[in-house]
Amino acid sequence: MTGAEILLKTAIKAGLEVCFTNPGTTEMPLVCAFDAIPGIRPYLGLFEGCCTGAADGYGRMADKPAMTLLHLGPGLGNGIANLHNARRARTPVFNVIGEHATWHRSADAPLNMDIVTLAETVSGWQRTGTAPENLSQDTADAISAALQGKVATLIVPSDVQWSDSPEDRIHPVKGPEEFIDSDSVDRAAELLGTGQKTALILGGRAMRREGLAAAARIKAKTGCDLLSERAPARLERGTGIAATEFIPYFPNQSLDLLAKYQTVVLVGAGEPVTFFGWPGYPSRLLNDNQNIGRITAADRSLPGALEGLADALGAPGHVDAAAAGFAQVERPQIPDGQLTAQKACLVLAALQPEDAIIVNESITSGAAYFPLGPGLPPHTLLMLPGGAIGYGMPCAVGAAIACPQRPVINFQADGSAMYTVQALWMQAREGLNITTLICSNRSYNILNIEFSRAEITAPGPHARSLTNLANPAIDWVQLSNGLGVPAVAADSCEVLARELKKALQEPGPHLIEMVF
Ligand SMILES: Cc1ncc(C[n+]2csc(CCOP(=O)(O)OP(=O)(O)O)c2C)c(N)n1
Ligand SMILES: [Mg+2]
Repeated sequence: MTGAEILLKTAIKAGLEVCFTNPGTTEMPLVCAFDAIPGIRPYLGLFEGCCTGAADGYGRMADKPAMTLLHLGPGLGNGIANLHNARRARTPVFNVIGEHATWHRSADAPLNMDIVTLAETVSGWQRTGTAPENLSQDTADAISAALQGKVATLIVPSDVQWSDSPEDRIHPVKGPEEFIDSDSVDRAAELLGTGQKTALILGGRAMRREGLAAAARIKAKTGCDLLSERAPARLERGTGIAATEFIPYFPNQSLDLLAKYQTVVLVGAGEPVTFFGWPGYPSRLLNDNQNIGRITAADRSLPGALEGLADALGAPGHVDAAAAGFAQVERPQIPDGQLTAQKACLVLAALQPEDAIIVNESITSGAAYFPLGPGLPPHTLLMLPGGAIGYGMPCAVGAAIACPQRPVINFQADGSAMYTVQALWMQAREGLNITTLICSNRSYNILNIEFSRAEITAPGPHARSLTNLANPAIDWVQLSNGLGVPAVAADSCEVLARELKKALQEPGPHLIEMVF
């Protein structure tokens, strides 16, 4: 077998099923191996940021890595922002990069680049393959690392891919780590037992159903508040599921929220910090007068750690739905008249189906949507912990491929959508059940908000031009149709409601340009 075939066989044995790729000459042996060794379905992305973003969405929903296959340093470079997002989301990704043949690297041919240095910034594990007979172990080690919630990068020179191996052994992968530091659980129980005003800040897998059920028990016993990371990678929400409050983005709001607590217990979340270094605000959101507890556990073990904490506190074994959050669905009325960002949030909340996956990259348009989530039918919300925009469209692709039975709705800001707009072509090519709702405010509105926060009342013409997307206005209907996704524009609540219902009923992808 060739090195490429060994790599794929090892990945297939580990349970991998998909690869998102934009290949070139240095990946040709792997490209051909997809047919020689069937088991992994390759998906073509027309920009590497779409491949890495799709791998992020897939990994978040499938709980196992997708493979990526990228072309040398420049291909990796194009994919790096969404690998950064995957790293921050703790998404498992098996990130494979083709490299020049070992003997050709010193020639410094045009695409030659320092791949190792570039990959290091996003990879929790990294190695360069040196021989086909080692490639099964390399692949198994990479996938084992990915399963710990890392971007695991394997750089494979093309001669290592095409050479025959004298050794055909396929190595197994180590399953994800599970551990709970029980002392940290005991200390958290002591802090929660003091009766001080306390918040749990949940992150990672604490925000899955089981974690939230245990958190509801703790809340029922101690009266603590449940907060979650500012932009969770994956949060289960809806009726019967304990509701969490997000830590706000702007520093005055997040400081106000957290100042209420004498004690904060971090469960799978790092200590919260401000998103940027804004003048006049600290980096830390907690202060020295607050007691800070931390539960130390592997990501997979966080729900178990929370259950241990609930048991240690003597919390009731089960909390009924009403105490945990909303017992019954409470949808807003569909508003009428001219569409605004706020009304679009209400229409989405009124119509999103049970079990939907909501990929949120709505930036400034989505504010009114989030408080409604706990009263909606159970659904999964994916957000952007890494802050590098351009993740939403490809993340929706990966989520839809991981969960073909579930409707995916991408609540998507227009400026961010343009970074990875090629993902629409993937949606069309694969017939994915994704409804993209474009928040067409024709601006980088967040930056306008930053002007006013900085009390810049009259930004100059250059500054204004850098936040304005209206000249020319992007015609989302034409753009989407051109990439194969049927699209309509909606400027009223009535049209949006009608078109959203239709899009959700018909199979395949749809896009609605919501004109504000
Ligand atoms: C990769 C990357 N580039 C640039 C930014 C800075 N940035 C943050 S939000 C934003 C514009 C967002 O505009 P849009 O997506 O239209 O959302 P809106 O603010 O209009 O709601 C920019 C440029 C970023 N976060 N990440
Ligand atoms: Mg915008």
